[in-house]
Amino acid sequence: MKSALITGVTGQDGSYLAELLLSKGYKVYGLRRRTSTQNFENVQNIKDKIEWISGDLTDLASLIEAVRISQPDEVYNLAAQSYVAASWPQPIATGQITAICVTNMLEAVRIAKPDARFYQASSSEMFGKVVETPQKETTPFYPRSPYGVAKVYGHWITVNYRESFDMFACSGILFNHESPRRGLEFVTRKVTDGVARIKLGLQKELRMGNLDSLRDWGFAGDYVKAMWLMLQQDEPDDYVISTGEMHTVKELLEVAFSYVGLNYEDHVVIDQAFVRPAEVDLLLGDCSKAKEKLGWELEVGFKQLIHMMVDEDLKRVEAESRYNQFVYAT
Ligand code: NDP
Ligand code: GDR
Repeated sequence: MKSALITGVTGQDGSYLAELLLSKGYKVYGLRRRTSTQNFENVQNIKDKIEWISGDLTDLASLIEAVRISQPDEVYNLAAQSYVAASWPQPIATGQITAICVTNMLEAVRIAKPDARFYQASSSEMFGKVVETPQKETTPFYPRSPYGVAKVYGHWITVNYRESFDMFACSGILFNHESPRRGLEFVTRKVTDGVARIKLGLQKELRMGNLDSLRDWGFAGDYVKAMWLMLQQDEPDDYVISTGEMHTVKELLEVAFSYVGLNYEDHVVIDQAFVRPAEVDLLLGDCSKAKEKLGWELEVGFKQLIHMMVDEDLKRVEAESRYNQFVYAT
């Protein structure tokens, strides 16, 4: 039986990856930091199948111990401060967790299980300002946020450990990927949750930032398969994972609102609070290397993804609202 250690297992990608690895018969260890409130929502259905290890990316001793206990064949480093907008008000925490802590995780592997295969969650945010489109593995980086800068460090330190210590370390440069488990602050989920609330009469308006930015949005369930495939190859390498299609935030609004028979222009209000100090105007990925070498294929398209998210949010918001009515009535 193969074993894997996942950091960030309570997040969107960690939960889909854990499900995938469990379905393949892996023993899955999940690193979990101490939080003052419970955050098992994404892993509710597999909580009892994961071997939980207490640890924090900022605490090297806990990471060495996690690797020592789990003796993993594969390590997936998904934990990060992952919200770009929060990286301006919290630039140092973002740098510590999203950049320096990648070295913590690599050191833990180098010290406690140097032959483990290592996956680093790199990001299309590293491309930032448009230098070349579509963006591929060889496109130069020009990050536009403290988060993007931190991810560039994480990417290069992973490449450096591969070259310095002969570690099987891969960096997946993933473009935006979404799902019903996406955090509510990210634009797709904010929109699909907003649509559900407006449709059910619980909210009237949705306050948004830049509607012109273009993103290459895919489905998280498809993207975690690419992470796994990267670690099954003969040689470690870096890969772009994307759909090769881009849409504006405006198109996202149109698709989500029209799906429930609403017009987004009747509800969306532009609020400067959601406009970023520096924007990434356009992200469009060329994933031909992953298709050719990994045999990776996309299954869920843009509209299908947004409709899936609206459907799930309608169900959830309706259930929450019924529960609240019951609580207030009793
Ligand atoms: P989420 O924000 O959903 O999950 C982040 C995870 O990191 C959570 O499990 C969180 O734990 C954990 N975490 C944060 N800080 C620490 C810490 N100090 N110690 C241990 N765990 C910590 O992110 P996603 O699932 O969307 O993304 C996964 C990774 O992929 C991230 O690194 C992200 O930057 C990167 N990425 C994501 C893309 C996307 O479109 N989703 C695209 C490209 C890259 P807790 O539950 O306790 O908060
Ligand atoms: P991003 O995702 O920054 O691309 O990072 P996000 O969904 O936050 O923003 C996408 C685009 O939408 C614009 N936007 C808004 N964004 C949010 N969150 N809220 C709004 O109200 C709003 N209005 C417009 C943004 O300006 C931006 O252009 C995600 C994260 O998952 C990163 O961790 C990951 O590395 C990258 O994707 C690839």
